[in-house]
Amino acid sequence: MNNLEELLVRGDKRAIARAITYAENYEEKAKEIIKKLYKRSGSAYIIGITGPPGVGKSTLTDKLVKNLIEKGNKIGVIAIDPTSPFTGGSILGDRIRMQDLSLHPNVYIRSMGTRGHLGGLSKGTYMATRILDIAGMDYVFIETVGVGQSEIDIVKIADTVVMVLAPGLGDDVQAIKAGIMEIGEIFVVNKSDREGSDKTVVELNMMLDLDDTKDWRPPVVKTIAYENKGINELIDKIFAHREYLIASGNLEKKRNQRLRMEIIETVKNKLMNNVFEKIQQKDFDFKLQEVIDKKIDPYTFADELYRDIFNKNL
Ligand SMILES: Nc1nc2c(ncn2[C@@H]2O[C@H](COP(=O)(O)OP(=O)(O)OP(=O)(O)O)[C@@H](O)[C@H]2O)c(=O)[nH]1
Ligand SMILES: [Mg+2]
Repeated sequence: MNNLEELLVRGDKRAIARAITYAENYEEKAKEIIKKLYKRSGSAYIIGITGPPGVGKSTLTDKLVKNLIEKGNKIGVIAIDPTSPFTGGSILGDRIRMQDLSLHPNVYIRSMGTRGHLGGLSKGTYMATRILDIAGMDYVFIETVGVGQSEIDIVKIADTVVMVLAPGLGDDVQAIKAGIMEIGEIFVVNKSDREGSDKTVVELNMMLDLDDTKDWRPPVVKTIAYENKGINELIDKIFAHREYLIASGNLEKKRNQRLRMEIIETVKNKLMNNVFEKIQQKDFDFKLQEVIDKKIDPYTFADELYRDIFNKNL
């Protein structure tokens, strides 16, 4: 092991920061680290915190982390900064709210951007999660705004997915009905100090009762994150879900599935990069013009490109 790797294994924060920066910008360097230290990973429990913008995900994460460090745990947090212009303002907020926590010796917090990744966001998150795992974290939190497919993909990295909602989000509950519902293993109605929280809880429970095909019925927990209310109950549910996963053998299945995705994502990214490199070249534009002029058809061109990429780069 080199110096960086030794420090990383000991959980040194600067080493973690450096390694995650590699994961974001210099994939090969991050890969080198993971290749060497892979055997040391696998002990972190990964919790995804997702939900619509502004429902209190960061506040809730902050309280969960405080609760778990008091129990003697080491915690890593990855907050995915949304690209959406509607939620872009929260980036600074996240940092401010979690600032005091990041000074704690057993907590490492990192924001990761969604910009600049050509479909590589989940790959970067896989790597960062693995690095935190190697660094000895007991729990890794991944906070994403549950609005798009890439966020949903990311949250699938988690062992337990906590879907956070707030009262008065009628439309969001509709959206959740339409598919996102699938990914929540624990539902939280935060901002329970607000009117309508009981109604939201009832609605959620009704929806969840409709699906009797699963052997884990997601519980619904009420919280008031900024008053630290309901946090113990939520932690209990997270632990209960973990117990369920272990007892049913589903934790292993889930993690195997995750490994499969981690590998596929990595290859997919490499391919994507090759494609993007290719289409930035001059001869691409030249050939494109031929398609425009109907000298060749788009599918012949696509086949040629495909052959080109595979022969040269793989
Ligand atoms: N009334 C009320 N406000 C809360 C509660 N929890 C958090 N908030 C407030 O809600 C606002 C948004 O909280 P965040 O924790 O930033 O929410 P978020 O879901 O992380 O937001 P994004 O990351 O921007 O999607 C902040 O002003 C919080 O202080 C709560 O239980 N009740
Ligand atoms: Mg947030």
